Amino acid sequence: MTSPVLYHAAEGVATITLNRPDVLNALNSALLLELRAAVERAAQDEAVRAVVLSANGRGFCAGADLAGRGTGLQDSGTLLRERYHPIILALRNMPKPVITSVNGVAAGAGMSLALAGDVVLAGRSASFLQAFSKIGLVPDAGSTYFLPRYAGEMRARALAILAEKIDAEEAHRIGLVWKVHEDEALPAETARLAAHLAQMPTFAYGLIKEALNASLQSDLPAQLEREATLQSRASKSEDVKEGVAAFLEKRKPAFKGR
Ligand code: T3D
Repeated sequence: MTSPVLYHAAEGVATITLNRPDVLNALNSALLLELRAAVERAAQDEAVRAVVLSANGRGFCAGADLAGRGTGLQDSGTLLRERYHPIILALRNMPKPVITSVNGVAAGAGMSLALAGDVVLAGRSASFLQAFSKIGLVPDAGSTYFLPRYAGEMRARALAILAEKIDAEEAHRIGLVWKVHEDEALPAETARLAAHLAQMPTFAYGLIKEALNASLQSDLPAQLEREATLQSRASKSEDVKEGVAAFLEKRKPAFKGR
């Protein structure tokens, strides 16, 4: 049987690929369980210094599998808490950068998954759809967290309530996507960025994520204090010694990620 999630790690980069292309990588029970295992594996593997979440076929992810809703869990709240939340939280909290590489439509929880990346790249023909209200559901898996923070309150409300599909250019324009690449260039551009990130100061990236994850819930004095605490840790890392030495010696730094 074909695995619904593929995992490949090499040269500091873990690539996790959603692999149910016939249904635009809709999230069924098997996929959710394997995706969680893959994300946790990438988070825990010290050799992995950058993570890519990508997808096979013409879609990125069409959200929850609506055919039979075959998760074995009847209540949506339970399903979300047990299957979706650990994945979203693991992507956000892992102390290494995550690139989501959106090759096609990202709908419902598939859009939430795309937005959970630290850097969201999209192919020219990608699209984004808050599909939830079309079928009588509310946005979940983090969409109501990410949307107002990235795109602003008005856009978040309109996207969630109107459930209109937006294309990659529009998603880029309103702050949901970092860069748009031509479809055929997206895999190579994603791999290039991931390879670059895997050479960079991973320990500092983890601290940057920690700071930004807390930022919008903090007031200025609390965030200044958090920055000082994190900077104290960063300033004791091997990487900062190497970064400063390389700058002074006018050479390229060789970061170890610690
Ligand atoms: O209880 C809970 O589950 C709580 C959690 C909820 C989280 C959610 O994500 S709720 C939202 C679920 N997702 C949707 O409502 C989106 C449904 N899909 C669509 O609206 C469209 O498929 C797309 C806009 C995403 C893409 O449209 P299009 O025209 O490019 O493709 P298509 O022809 O509709 O889909 C291609 C195939 O994928 C098709 O199968 P077929 O006819 O070729 O055999 C279609 O049925 C299948 N597919 C697409 N989305 C899903 C799906 N199969 C199962 N579940 C899907 N979500």
